[in-house]
Amino acid sequence: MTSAPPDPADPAPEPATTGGAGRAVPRPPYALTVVVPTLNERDNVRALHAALAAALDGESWEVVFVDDDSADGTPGEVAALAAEAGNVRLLRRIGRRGLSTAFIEGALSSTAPVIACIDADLQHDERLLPAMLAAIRNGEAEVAIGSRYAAGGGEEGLVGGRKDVSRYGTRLANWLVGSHVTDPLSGFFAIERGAFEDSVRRLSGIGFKILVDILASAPRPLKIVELPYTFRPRHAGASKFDSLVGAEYLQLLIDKALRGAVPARFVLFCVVGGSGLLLHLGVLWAIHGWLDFAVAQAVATLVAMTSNFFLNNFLTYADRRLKGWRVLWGLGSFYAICSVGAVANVGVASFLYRSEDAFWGLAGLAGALVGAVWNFAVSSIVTWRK
Ligand SMILES: Nc1nc2c(ncn2[C@@H]2O[C@H](COP(=O)(O)OP(=O)(O)OP(=O)(O)O)[C@@H](O)[C@H]2O)c(=O)[nH]1
Ligand SMILES: [Mg+2]
Repeated sequence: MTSAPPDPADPAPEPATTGGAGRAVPRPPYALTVVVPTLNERDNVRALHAALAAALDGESWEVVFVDDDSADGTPGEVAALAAEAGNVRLLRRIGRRGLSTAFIEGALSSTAPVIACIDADLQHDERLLPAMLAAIRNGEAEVAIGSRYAAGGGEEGLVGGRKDVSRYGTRLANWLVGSHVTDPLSGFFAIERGAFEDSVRRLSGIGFKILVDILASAPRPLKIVELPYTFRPRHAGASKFDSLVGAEYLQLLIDKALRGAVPARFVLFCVVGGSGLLLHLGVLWAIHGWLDFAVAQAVATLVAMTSNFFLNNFLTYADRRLKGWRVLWGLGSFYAICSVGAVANVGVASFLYRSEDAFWGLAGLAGALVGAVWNFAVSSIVTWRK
């Protein structure tokens, strides 16, 4: 038996999942997919869905929760909601973290012409979504951004030093992107599918600031509108904002500035190494008059290696940060790896200096680079292994 072809004059039917007797019924494409990255947001799931349903009444929309193995039962709560509401999907990731890749994968799982990103905790004002959708539909914008800083917006939900962090981060992002967006760090925006597809292969996917990533990755300037809203206090659950967010933002900026030519992590590792060199010289200068030179050099080396370890642990490997007793093991392995790196450094530099009659500076630089690459490569798989 064949079904009658759809009458083009008919209004779009409501999204359906299955027909009677297990027959699959074609599901009309949704006009909007709302992607919600979640990490331990169980008590926000239903509240957010209800808020979206009220805001998007009359629209054809779906929501996809992209969950990174929450331990508080978020996936179960989404699954229970999906059993009641047809427009709820759950994408689960195990052993993964990061808001940006969560959004990218949620967006890639959608076929809707417009994709929105919103936090689960109701800090973003979902009532803006129809205006965002309209701006994209009528061609006024390819990206509609919910802005805390546009005239009429507000940031009440941001507490203490977070306001300053956000403002400095905004300036950095605009400098990088060459734009004048009031809120490029916003986690609340909608994007037209074509604009997303044009950028998706260039995205870094590092950290939590997906909008900056999109704006910096677009092959051409995007048409943007900003819609003011007031950032609300978190509804339920705990904040995930910590120093990791800042460290990964720095990595994202480096990655975008260098267009991915050198891994951002390696750049940070070298910057930390440079700070270690300065510290080494400072310590040596301070103590070489008191101690035998070889002892002073050994002390300076130890101080520099220790500082490098803690800076790398905080900044370069923020996402794999060692804590508690593992710090001691990490520090020991870092000393051992860097000692081998120092031997390789001196060996390569001496070999070049003697055999090629090379300029001392170039030989020294080549040795330092070999040592840095060794230290980086081995410490990333031993000290800060995933
Ligand atoms: N999938 C996924 N979602 C995440 C991750 N980290 C945070 N999220 C979600 O991203 C959204 C934003 O995180 P929040 O903790 O609210 O960050 P924030 O709004 O900057 O911080 P607060 O103002 O303190 O709430 C929330 O829906 C989180 O559940 C992650 O690693 N993976
Ligand atoms: Mg939040």
